[in-house]
Amino acid sequence: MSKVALITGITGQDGAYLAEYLVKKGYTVHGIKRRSSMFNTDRIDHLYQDPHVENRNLILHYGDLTDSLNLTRIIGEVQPDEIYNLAAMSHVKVSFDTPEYTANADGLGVLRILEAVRLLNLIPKTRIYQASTSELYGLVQEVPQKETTPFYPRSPYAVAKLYGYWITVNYREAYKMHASNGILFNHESPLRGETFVTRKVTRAVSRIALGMQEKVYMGNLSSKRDWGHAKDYVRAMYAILQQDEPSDYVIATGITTTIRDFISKAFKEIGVEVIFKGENVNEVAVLNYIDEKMFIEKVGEAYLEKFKERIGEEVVGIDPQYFRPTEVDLLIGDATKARTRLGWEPKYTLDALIQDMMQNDIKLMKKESYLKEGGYKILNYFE
Ligand code: NDP
Ligand code: GDR
Repeated sequence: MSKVALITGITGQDGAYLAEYLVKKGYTVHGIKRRSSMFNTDRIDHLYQDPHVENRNLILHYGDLTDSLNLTRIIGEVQPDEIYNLAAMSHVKVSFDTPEYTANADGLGVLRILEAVRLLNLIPKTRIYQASTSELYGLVQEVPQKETTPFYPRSPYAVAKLYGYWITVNYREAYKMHASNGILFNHESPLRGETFVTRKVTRAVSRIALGMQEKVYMGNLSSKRDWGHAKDYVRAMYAILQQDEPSDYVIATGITTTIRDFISKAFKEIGVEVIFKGENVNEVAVLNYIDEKMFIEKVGEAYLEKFKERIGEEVVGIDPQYFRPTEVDLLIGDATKARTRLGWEPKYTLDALIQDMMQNDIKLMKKESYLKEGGYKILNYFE
C-alpha cells in the first residue's frame, strides 16, 4: 500500500514542488485547493489526472483553512499518514492590510488541523508538518538565527505564524503527536508568486531586457534575506516527517544578500551591469554596461540594438508604497541541526537559483510578447 499524504496549499509554490516530489516517491497525494472564480491549479496541472481514472495518485478537494468542519471531514476521509500544512496567506506586506483574516488562516488554521487529527483519533497514525518561517525571528536578536534564537515577530503574518508554531509544539507535548515545525528561510523558484521580491525582480529584468517595460519600482533595497531554492526546501519537509522523533528545524543556506545585490545579480545573469545611485526614496539603478555576447546568448540578438539605446537610463526606482510599517532587516539561518540530523544540504547556490528564475522568466516574457503581438491581452500588472 502506498503512503498517503495530504497537502494544504497544494496550489502554491511549495505545494506544487512537494506534490511532485511525493508522487515520484510513490505516495498517493491529496491536496486542498480553494474555490476560485478562475482556475488556480496552474502550478500542478502537469500532475493532474482525470477524475474518472482509477488509482489516481493526485486527488484534489475543495477546502479552506478557515473552515474546521471541512478540514475535519477531509482528514477523516483521507486518513493521511502525513499532513503538510503549507496553506497560508503568505504575503508579509498584505498581512498588514488583512490582519484578522491572516490570524484566522495562518494561526487558527493550524489549530484546526491539529484538533481534527486529535478528535479523529489519528494521533498514532498521522504525522504533521507545520510551515513555520524565519519571519518569526523578526527584529534581530541573534545572528545567525537557529532553533534556540528568541522570536520577535514584526508583522501580522509573523504573529499569526508564531501561534501556529507554538500550538504545534504544544500539541506535540500535550498529546504526544508527531508534529514538527520547519522554520524555513526564504525560498524561491520559477514558481514563486509574482509579488514576492525575487520573482518581481526576475520578471521585471526580463521584461526590461525585452523592451516590454522601462523601469521597475521597488521598496526597501537594504533588507537582507537568506534565499534558497524551493526544490531543496521541500526535500527538508519530507525528511523532517521521516524522523522517529518529531522536532523543529531551521532550513536555510547560511548566506545573506541584500535586495539591491539580488537585483544586480539578476541583471548580471543576462550580461548587464547596473549602477545604484542616490539614497532612500531617491535611489535609482542606471543601466551602465552590456556584455553583448552574453546578452545575445541569454536574451537574443533581436533585442540588443533597442536595449543598447537605453544605456545611461534608469531601470530601477523606489516607490514608498512598497515599504512595510515594520521591517525585518536581516535574516541569516544556521541549519546545523538539519544538516546533522536530517543529512539535509541545499544543492542550489544563489547564482544557480537566479539563473533558473531568469531563464524561466525570459522564456515566459517572450511568450507574452508574442501573444501581445498576436493581439492577445497580457498581464500588465505590477505590485
Ligand atoms: P504560496 O503563497 O505560494 O502558497 C500558499 C498556498 O496556500 C496556496 O495554495 C494558497 O491557495 C493557499 N491558501 C491561502 N490561504 C488559504 C486558505 N485560507 N485556505 C486554504 N488554502 C489557502 O506560499 P509558499 O508556497 O511560498 O509557502 C508555503 C508555506 O510556507 C506558507 O505557509 C508560507 O507562509 C510558508 N513559508 C514560505 C516561505 C517561502 O519563502 N516561500 C518561507 C517560510 C514559510 P491559492 O493558490 O488559492 O492562493
Ligand atoms: P518576505 O518576502 O517578506 O521575506 O516573506 P518578500 O519577497 O515579499 O520580501 C523580501 C524583502 O524584500 C523587500 N522588498 C520588497 N518586497 C516585495 N514583495 N516587493 C517589493 O517591491 C520590494 N522591495 C523591497 C521587503 O521589504 C522584504 O524586506 C517571504 C514569504 O514567502 C513569507 O511567507 C515567508 O514566511 C518568508 O519569506 C520567509
